[in-house]
Amino acid sequence: MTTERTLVLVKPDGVQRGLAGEIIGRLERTGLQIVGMKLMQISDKLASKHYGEHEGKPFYAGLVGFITSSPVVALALEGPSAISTTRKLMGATNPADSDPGTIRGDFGVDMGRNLIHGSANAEDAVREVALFFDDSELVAYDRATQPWIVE
Ligand code: D4T
Repeated sequence: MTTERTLVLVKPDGVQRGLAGEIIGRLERTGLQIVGMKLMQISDKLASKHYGEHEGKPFYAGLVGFITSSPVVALALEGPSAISTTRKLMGATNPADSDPGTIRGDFGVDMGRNLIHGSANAEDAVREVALFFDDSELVAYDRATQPWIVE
């Protein structure tokens, strides 16, 4: 198991619906460590960098419009297999295809309101954490519970 960092966004729908705590709690309970967290308004410039891979696709304008429509909570999570663990908890991109028990499956019904973003792979994770957090905003700290979480 490699220790990884991943970027999570509780999207505007999650914040507006009062689900930020629930979503963060589910991620936190896995044992992954929060090393960065902030409420922020995403600018058009940041949105176009974050969603650069989708530029030109039919849903791109809606995607950027949505992610910039209201604040998000950005988190950097660290731990063994942080990227895949987070993706599993999120569920499928389309909430309609997400299993019950996942964040999108439990709280969503529409692809354009899928509540959470999590980095898709190691390369994206490094790029996205750097895009949303300055080094000074990432905090290294010991947890007394760490030996009870990772062998
Ligand atoms: P994000 O990036 O938001 O974590 O979602 P995923 O990693 O699960 O999925 P993605 O990058 O393929 O899609 C990004 C974002 O675009 C919306 N979307 C996607 C959409 O509205 N219509 C579509 O056809 C697709 C593929 C949903 C998530």
